[in-house]
Amino acid sequence: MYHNRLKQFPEEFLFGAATSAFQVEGAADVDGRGIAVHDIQPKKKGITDFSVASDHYHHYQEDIALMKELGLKAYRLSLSWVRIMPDGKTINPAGIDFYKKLLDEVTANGMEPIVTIYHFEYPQALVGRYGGWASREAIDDFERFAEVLFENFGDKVKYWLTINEQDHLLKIPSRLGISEEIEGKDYLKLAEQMNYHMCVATARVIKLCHELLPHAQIGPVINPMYAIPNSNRPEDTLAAMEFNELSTYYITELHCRGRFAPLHWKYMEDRDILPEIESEDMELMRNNTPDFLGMNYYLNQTVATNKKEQFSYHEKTVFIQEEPGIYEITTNDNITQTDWGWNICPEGMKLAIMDFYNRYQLPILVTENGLGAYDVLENNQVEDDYRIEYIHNHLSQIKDCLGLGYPVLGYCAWSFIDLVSGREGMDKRYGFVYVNRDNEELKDMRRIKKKSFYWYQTIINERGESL
Ligand code: BGP
Repeated sequence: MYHNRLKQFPEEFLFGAATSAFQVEGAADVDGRGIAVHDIQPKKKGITDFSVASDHYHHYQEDIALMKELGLKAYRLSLSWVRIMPDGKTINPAGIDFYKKLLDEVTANGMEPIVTIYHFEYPQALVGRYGGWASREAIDDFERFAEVLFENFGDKVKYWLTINEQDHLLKIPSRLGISEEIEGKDYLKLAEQMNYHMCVATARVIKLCHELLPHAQIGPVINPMYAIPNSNRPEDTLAAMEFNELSTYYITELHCRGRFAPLHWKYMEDRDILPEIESEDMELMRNNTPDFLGMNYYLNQTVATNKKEQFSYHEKTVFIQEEPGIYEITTNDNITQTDWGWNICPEGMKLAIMDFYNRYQLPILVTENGLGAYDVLENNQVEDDYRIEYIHNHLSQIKDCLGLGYPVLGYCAWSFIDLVSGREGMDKRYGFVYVNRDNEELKDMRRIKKKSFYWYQTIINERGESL
């Protein structure tokens, strides 16, 4: 196996960190912000909602000063659709003003903003009007939102990301505003239709970006859980390949080649869940492909063949553990896990980067990677050596990839600062900066630099020479 032959990361490598608007900003009912799908979800017992989060809305200058101190070259953030267009359609000038100030602060402090257009925060009003992504109307609204962003912030932003983790959205219906009661075949059919609409919408927004901002670059954010076979039985290798087709490449084949992956098509045909397609869509997708691929990588999977003879319409679950007749996810004694059972496999990131590049010849931007943990604040310090180890090992794999000639534009650790986890509130922390609050109490929201902050600062400063 080849190892890194580079002394340092290239000068232009974007060492970064990421957040998303609804997980970090708080200020949910400030300055005319509208209602997003997650705002009206029932609160989970013992877990905070997103209304205050890390109150970045009011602390953004202090937070950006910390980013500068850390030495970040890039900051990945998302812009809240409902702050900018509270009903999904009408512009709220206060929302535009906020992000102008925020982006100016980022660039004035020498960082490259990497902007996600849509990171899970969908306007509830559009769900009420026509069912959100279930309808083709959603494509027009997404395009209009992107146009507003390009017009208002196009002079400040060079890197744009279209939709964050489309696959993930489809696995958690509440993030789409879809009723939990739709299940089985009905849900699968709807999910395929929504997935298709999002792919068409992505192509429209890529086209628009290229027309309006010829110097910008734009790409989607995908979320591979690159599968490896459970055993040396050839059938497990096939199952792993089929898992990758059905969990990742079913989206990227549409984004990058404007076609359905054959296995995905067959899967939909057999289950009678094919989406409605308009003939010009395919040409649109073929002609408007991304400039790079954004990649969120946290975990991989180990996969065995599943011998059941009949498929079933599974109920929706967050991660599909089994596709009868195709694959099942297994455990792997060679791979440790986080406290939340996510496999820690840095090599999986290298596999995904190499495989994406071999398929599409597009550069990769790592848009998220990090370790969620129960951090402990003691004597005003957080000794998060586990996070340092995790990021160290993943960054080393990227250095290997660069050394082997695979283009990686940058790395955004998730997350810059502690924020509200998607499902675990404030228990599961990811940041380089601790925020002094928990699920029950807001406390003083003080920002405290963790041990990993100083470690990453050194890595950036020496351009990863010690990795
Ligand atoms: C990704 C999302 C992020 C973030 C991260 C960690 O799927 O893009 O928004 O939440 O995962 O996930 P979690 O907070 O569930 O641990």
